[in-house]
Amino acid sequence: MNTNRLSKTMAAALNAQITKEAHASQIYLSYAAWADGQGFAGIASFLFRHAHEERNHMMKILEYILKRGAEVEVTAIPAPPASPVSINNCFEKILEHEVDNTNAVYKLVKMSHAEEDWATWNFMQWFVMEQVEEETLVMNLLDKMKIAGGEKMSSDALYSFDKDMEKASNEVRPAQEVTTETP
Ligand code: OFO
Repeated sequence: MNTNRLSKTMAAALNAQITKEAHASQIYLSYAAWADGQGFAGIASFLFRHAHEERNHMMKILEYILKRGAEVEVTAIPAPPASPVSINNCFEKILEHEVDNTNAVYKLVKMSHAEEDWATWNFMQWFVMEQVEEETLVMNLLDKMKIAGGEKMSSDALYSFDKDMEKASNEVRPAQEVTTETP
């Protein structure tokens, strides 16, 4: 009896999304290391936390594929892009990346709708909302930086911004505990 509840194309697309989330994690990881090297410990901590969150997203998809009886394929993760040139540039690059990942999530939603795979459609709604949250968070940070001068932010403003980021919670829960209500 066939116990695989995902189509071949859906399983392939979800596996590709595993790699995309892992790539996102590597991007945050490399930017975090860069920020720490520049002396911005608060920003680095925020970015390290996000690297962990992206990994949790990867695990969430991996577990879903297994739950639906399909095969997981773990592949190579592309290298992260070059380091940012400034703190402002760092968050601009992050927003670009988040928008790119949102588009990938939308493709999966579209595909599940076309296949009438309502389980996957429903599963993907969590990611749709998560992307809204992440984009909003980064857009708010970019707005704050814009007010403080954007690329021309003074060292005092950068110092306070870094301090603010340090105060943010560092708590990241394992993927198994993450739900739509408590992302
Ligand atoms: Fe996986 O949430 Fe952003 O990219």
